[in-house]
Amino acid sequence: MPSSPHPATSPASPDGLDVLVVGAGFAGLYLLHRLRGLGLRALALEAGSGIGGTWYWNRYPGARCDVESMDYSYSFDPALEQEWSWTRRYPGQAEILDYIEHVADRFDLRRDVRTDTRATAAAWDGADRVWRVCTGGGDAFAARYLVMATGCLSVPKAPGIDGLERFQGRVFHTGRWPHEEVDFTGRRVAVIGTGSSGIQAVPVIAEAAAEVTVFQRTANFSLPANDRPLAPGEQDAVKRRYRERRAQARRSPTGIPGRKADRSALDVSEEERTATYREAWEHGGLFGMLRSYNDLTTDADANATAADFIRARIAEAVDDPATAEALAPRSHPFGTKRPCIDSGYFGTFNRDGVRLVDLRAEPLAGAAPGGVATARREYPADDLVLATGYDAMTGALTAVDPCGRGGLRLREAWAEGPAAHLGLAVAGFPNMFTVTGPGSPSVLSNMVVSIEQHVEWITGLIASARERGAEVVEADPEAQRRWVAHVQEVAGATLFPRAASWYMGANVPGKPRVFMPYPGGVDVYRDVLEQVEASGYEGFRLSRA
Ligand code: NA7
Repeated sequence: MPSSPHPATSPASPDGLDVLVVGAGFAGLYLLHRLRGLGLRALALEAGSGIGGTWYWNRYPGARCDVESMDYSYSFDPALEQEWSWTRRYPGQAEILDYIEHVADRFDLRRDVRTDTRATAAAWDGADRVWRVCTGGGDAFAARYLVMATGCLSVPKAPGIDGLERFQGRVFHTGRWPHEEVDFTGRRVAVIGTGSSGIQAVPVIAEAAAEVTVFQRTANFSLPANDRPLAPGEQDAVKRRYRERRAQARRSPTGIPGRKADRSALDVSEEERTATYREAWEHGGLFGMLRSYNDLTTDADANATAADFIRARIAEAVDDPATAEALAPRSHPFGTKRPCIDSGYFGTFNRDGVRLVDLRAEPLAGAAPGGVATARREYPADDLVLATGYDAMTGALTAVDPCGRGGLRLREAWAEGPAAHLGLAVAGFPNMFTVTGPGSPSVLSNMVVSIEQHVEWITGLIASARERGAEVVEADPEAQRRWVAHVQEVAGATLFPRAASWYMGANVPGKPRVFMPYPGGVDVYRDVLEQVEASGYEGFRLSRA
């Protein structure tokens, strides 16, 4: 990181770039497409050796999206959604990456992506009204606008496990999985972490491994994915009404089409509630259970009815009562940490050679040369899989640590927690935008729906600024303060703050405890963004300098 706030100038082309995009996943690629449509010159810098973002890096066994294929895809081009066919209800990592590559080729996006290029520093040059960006390889770029399309779960958090360097076997992080197949046949595998990644990986690793030891710090709610091949007729039926389905998704609380609950879980009989939960358990996927009733994220008693139902299913699935009890989540309300969907996770503990270590009963001491040690004993392992999660939502932004007006660094600006106007822009950082940034629904929603919304909104604002002859667009600090307060107020009325989750920054030591995503719903948030746009971008300053 250079000490000067203005890294050396070297525009990418003789007359410079209009927009520099950081990241070439779902967000970065769609940005390139939209910006090109506006006649703007844009370039995306991508740290990976290929495009795809999250789906480039997360190649761990069993990696699968928790939103259904037909909804976890771009909606911006009706022909694209008609011509692409998915194979399964939930898309696996390889299939999603194939899809992203198809989109990149179909719209000829690769020529504006530089892979193996990590943005390491960015500084606003107020004199020239450009962002100057440096890369790890020593290149420098200048562009009028900087759009951070860096993903919400892209920087693994430090695992926080003592003695890792002493471990003599192979060590893998789920978010940095090797490209070649990892063979676990006959191996003793230790898995640390029982979030989505661990819960998806464990059943697949257990198919091959001789032994799997799962180290669990917090028992997690997980629902059956009920993944299955998609029948051709089923896809055709969706495709016939795809436009309508997409419109519904945009106006739904989570970006997934479906019925919006209008009743409290406490206003129905136990029989009716159980039948509703059973239906959601068998067919509902990730958000089906959560949206069974309208108060599951706001009323502790209502929430407990769903939590009890799930704990009862875990008890049914796991043969050993002590293991079943240890797997039953009791430390947080259902849904306040992102629930998982799994393919046989709980039943995997009935296999010979698979065991659970409850770190609440025997705290982790650390890695040892031949395995993993707790306060009680050492568990031998040949391989160690870290499914320990991410510096979520802010990690990729503060890693670049952009330098805004007057030398203000993002890390300083966010010392007390991330503050962004509408989750899109940060006061003091002119012409910089964040796709699915903190303060927007982002990780509480179908990410592709939220990404498309942000890309369309940001590019609309850039186009509007150009029409008005404005070279500088900046969030108003007072508007930002009001939005941040609103996000906290909405979050405060929910059960979310009761969990020590990565939504709260609680998984990274020293990170401010602030609820980061906007929990008011994709539908409500869409109304807000539409009103801001219709008002001529109230809350943003558009100026010539
Ligand atoms: P998560 O959901 O952050 O899960 C990480 C897991 O690792 C979680 O069970 C943590 O326990 C555990 N963990 C983290 N550090 C440690 C240490 N030091 N010791 C023991 N256990 C630890 O990450 P994922 O990759 O699974 O999923 C991320 C998102 O991807 C997911 O929510 C979906 O949206 C897709 P904890 O709960 O903190 O006690």
